Amino acid sequence: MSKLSDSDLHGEQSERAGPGGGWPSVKATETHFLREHVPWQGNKLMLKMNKPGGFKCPSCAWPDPANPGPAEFCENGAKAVAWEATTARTTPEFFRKHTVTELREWSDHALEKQGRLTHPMRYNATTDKYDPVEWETAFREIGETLSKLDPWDVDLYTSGRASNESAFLWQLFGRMYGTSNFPDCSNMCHETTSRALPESIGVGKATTTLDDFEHADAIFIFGQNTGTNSPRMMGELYEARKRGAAVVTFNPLREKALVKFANPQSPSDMLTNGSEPISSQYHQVRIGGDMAAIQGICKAILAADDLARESGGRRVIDADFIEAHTHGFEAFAEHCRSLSWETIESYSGLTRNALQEAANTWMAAERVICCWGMGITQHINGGDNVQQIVNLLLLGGHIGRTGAGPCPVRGHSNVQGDRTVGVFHESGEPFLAKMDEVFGIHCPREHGRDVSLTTEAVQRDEVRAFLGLGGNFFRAIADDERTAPHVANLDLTVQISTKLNRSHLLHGRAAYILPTKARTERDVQAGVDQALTMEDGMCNIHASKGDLEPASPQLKSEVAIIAGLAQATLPVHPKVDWAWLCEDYARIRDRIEATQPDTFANYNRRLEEEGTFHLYIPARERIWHTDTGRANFLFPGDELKEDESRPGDDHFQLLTTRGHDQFNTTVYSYDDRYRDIYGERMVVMMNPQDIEKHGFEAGNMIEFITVSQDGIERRAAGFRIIAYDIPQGCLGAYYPETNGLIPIANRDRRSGTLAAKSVPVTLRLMDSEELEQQTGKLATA
Ligand SMILES: Nc1nc2c(c(=O)[nH]1)N[C@H]1C(S)=C(S)[C@@H](COP(=O)(O)OP(=O)(O)OC[C@H]3O[C@@H](n4cnc5c(=O)[nH]c(N)nc54)[C@H](O)[C@@H]3O)O[C@H]1N2
Ligand SMILES: Nc1nc2c(c(=O)[nH]1)N[C@H]1C(S)=C(S)[C@@H](COP(=O)(O)OP(=O)(O)OC[C@H]3O[C@@H](n4cnc5c(=O)[nH]c(N)nc54)[C@H](O)[C@@H]3O)O[C@H]1N2
Ligand SMILES: [Mo]
Repeated sequence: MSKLSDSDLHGEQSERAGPGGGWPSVKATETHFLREHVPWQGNKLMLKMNKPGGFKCPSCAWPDPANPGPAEFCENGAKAVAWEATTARTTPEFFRKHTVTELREWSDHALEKQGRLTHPMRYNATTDKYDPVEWETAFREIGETLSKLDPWDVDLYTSGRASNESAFLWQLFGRMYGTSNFPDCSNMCHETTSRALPESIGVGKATTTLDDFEHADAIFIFGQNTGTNSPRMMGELYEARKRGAAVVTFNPLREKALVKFANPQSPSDMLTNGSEPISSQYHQVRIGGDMAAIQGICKAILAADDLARESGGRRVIDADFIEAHTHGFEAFAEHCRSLSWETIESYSGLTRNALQEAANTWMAAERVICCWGMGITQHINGGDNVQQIVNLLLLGGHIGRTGAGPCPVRGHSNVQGDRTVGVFHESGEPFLAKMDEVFGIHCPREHGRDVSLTTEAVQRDEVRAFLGLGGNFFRAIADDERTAPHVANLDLTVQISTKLNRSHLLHGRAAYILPTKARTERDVQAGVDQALTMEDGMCNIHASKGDLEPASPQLKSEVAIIAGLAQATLPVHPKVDWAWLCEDYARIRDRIEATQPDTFANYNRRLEEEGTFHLYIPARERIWHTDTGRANFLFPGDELKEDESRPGDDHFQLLTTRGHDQFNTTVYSYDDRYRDIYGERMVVMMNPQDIEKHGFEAGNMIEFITVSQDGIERRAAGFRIIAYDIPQGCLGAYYPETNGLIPIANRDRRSGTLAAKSVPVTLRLMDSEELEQQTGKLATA
C-alpha cells in the first residue's frame, strides 16, 4: 500500500497538527459574530452568559461552575448565540419571493442563514407560499382544526431548547387535549440512558457534579466528542490532566480536542501557544465494540482481583461495596471470566494489551468517572452499552462518593429538564395523579408515541396533526426521506420556531410557522421581565433571563404561544387560566412544584435566594430505587451476542455524527476544523486500507446503500471518500445528510433511540455519467 502523507490522512493527529481550542477557537468565535453582523469587540452579551442574572447558553447542557470566570463560554456556545442574535431576518417579504417547492431545494444551511423568523405565517396552497397571518387568526384556525380531530391522532413534539416553563405548559396542554403523544428529542439522544441507567442504579441522570471532576483520578470518555459538543467540559478535562489525573478515551475517530487541547481560558496557553495532552490513552474502538471493550477491561480487573484474593493481597475491586450495595455481581464476573480474549478482541477491535492498559489505569485510580455520549446511546444495544459502563463503575464502588460516578453528557441545553417537568409519552401514575389533582383535569393514562412511533405513524398516514415546540423533527429523524412525502397527508402542521428549517417546508394541508423569542431575548409579560429555568446535564436548575430586544416586535414567547394555542383549542376550564399563568412565570413554577413537591420544593424561593439548586439524586447517596433495592450488575445473555452493530465481511458500519460548525440540523458552516475537513459535508471518512481493499481511491465519489432488513431500498449518493484515521470496517459521515439511510427500525431495543451510530451499509462507486449529472444539478442549484 502506498504510504499516505500526514496531509492525506485526515484525523491522524500528527505532531504537526495543532491542538483543539487555542487561538483558532478565539478567531472562530469572532468570525461567527462578524458573519451574523453582531458586534464582537467588548461584547456585553457574551459576558452575561451563564452568569447569575444572565442567560443560560442555548448550546449544550454542560453545567456552569459555581464561580463563573469572566468569560464563561466556549467557541460553540458563542456560535449558538451569534446565530440567534444575528441581524438577518426571514420576513414576509422573503416568503413572498419564494415558493415552498423552490425552498425545498435549498440546503439546511441556506434556509437557517436567512435569519430570524419575524411574523406568524400560514401556508397558502394556491400560491405554494407562506403568507403572513395574524396571531389570533392562526390560533383560532389551529384550535378549530384540533377540536375536530381525535387527540390520539395528534403529536406534540418537544425539542430540548424549550424551558421548564414552556415544556410543562406544553404537556399540560397535550394532556388536557386528550393525548400522551409526546415525541421528544430525547428519544433520539439519551433516552437510552434514561431507560437503561434506572434499571442499574434507580435513576436516569448523572450522579456526578462538576466538583467531582476536580477529585477524579481517572475519567473514562466513551463515544462523546467533547471538543465540539460540550467544549466547556474541556476545561474540566484540561484541569484534571494538569493535576495528574488520567483521561481514557474510547472512540473510533481520533477527535482532535480529546488528543490535545489549548485552553482559550488559560493565559499561559494563549501566550505560549502551549497545549495539554488530554487523553492519556486513546482507544480507537470499533463501532459497536464498547460492550466487548468494557467487559474486557472488567475481565482484566477481575483476573487481577482473583490473584490478589488468592495471594491474600489487597483487593482490586471494592468487595465491601459490592457486598453491601449490589446485586448480580457473581453472574457478571463469571460472564467476564468466561469470555475469551479472542472474542473480546474481535468484537472491540482492540488488543488485549490495550484493554489491559485501560484496566491498569482503572485499578490505579481511587476515584473514577465515566462519561458517555451518542457513540454509546445511538446503537441497537445502546442500553446494554450504558449498563456495561455502570458495571465498570460498580466494580470499584465508584458511585455515591466524591470524585466518582456515571456522567451521561446530555445534549440540548434543557433536554433533561423537559423530561423532569413532565414531557414523557409514558408518564407514570404518581405524576399523572398529581397533575389531575393540581389542575382538576383527567390526564389520559394510556401511553403515547415517542419519536420512532410517531415517525412510523406518519409513514402509515395515521397522524392527522403535528405540533413542534422547537426543533426540526422531519429532518432530525431516522428515515427522513421516506417520511417526508407522507407529511403532506397530515391535516395540520404547526412549528414554533426561531429560524426557517426543512420541517416548515414538509408541511400538512394546513400549515403554520409560529415565530418565537429566543433565550437571549427579553421576555416581558405584564410589564415585568420574566426568567425561564433550565436543568443542566448534572441536575442543576438555573434561571435564565434574556437581554436582547426580540428579533421582531411580532414575536411571542413560547409560553405565550402555548397559552394561545390552548385557549383556542380547549374549552374554558375553571382551574386552568392560561392568560393568568402566562402573566407571571413564577406561577407556572409554583404549579410545577405542586405536581412534584419533593423534586421542586421551594422552587421560586430557592431560585431567588440561591440562583441555582441541585436536584436530589438518590444514587448519589447510595440509595437505589431499583427492582432489587440494590445497584444491579446487568448484561445481555451469557455471551457476547452476534449483534447488528458490528461491521461484517460484506458490509461496513456507518456512524453519523456532528461537525464542529453545526448544532444538530443547524449548519453554521461547512468546516469541521477539528477533523481537518473544510468547505464540504458530503464526505465519507474511510480507513486507507479499506479504500485500497475495495478498489477505491481517496477523492472517489460513492453512493451509500443500506443493508436492508425490511426489503426497502435506502440510498444516498454524492459522498466523496476521505482517507481517515478510523478502524477498518467503520465509516463516518455527517448527520443529517445521511438520515435517509437509517431504517426507522434501526433503534435501541429498550428505548427506541435511533441507532444513528451503527448503520450497516455498502458502497458503490459512482460512474462518470452520474457524476456529470450531479455536477449539473449542483450548477443549477
Ligand atoms: N456544537 C455543538 N454542540 C452540541 C450539539 C451540536 O450539534 N453542536 N448537539 C447537542 C446534542 S443534542 C447532543 S445529543 C450532543 C451530542 O454530542 P456527542 O455525544 O459528542 O455526539 P456526536 O457528535 O454524534 O458524536 C459522537 C461521538 O461518538 C463517536 N462514536 C461513534 N460510534 C461510536 C461507537 O460505537 N463507540 C464509541 N465509543 N464511540 C463512537 C463518534 O466518533 C463521535 O466522536 O451535543 C450537544 N452539543
Ligand atoms: N443521523 C443522526 N440523526 C440524529 C442524531 C445523530 O447523531 N445522527 N442526533 C439526534 C439528536 S441527539 C437530537 S437531540 C436530534 C435533534 O433534533 P431537534 O432538536 O429537532 O433539532 P435541532 O436541529 O436542534 O432544531 C433546530 C431548530 O430549532 C429551532 N429553534 C432553535 N432555538 C429555538 C428556541 O429557542 N425555541 C424554539 N421554539 N425553537 C428553536 C430553530 O427553528 C432551528 O431550526 O437529532 C437527532 N438525529
Ligand atoms: Mo441530542
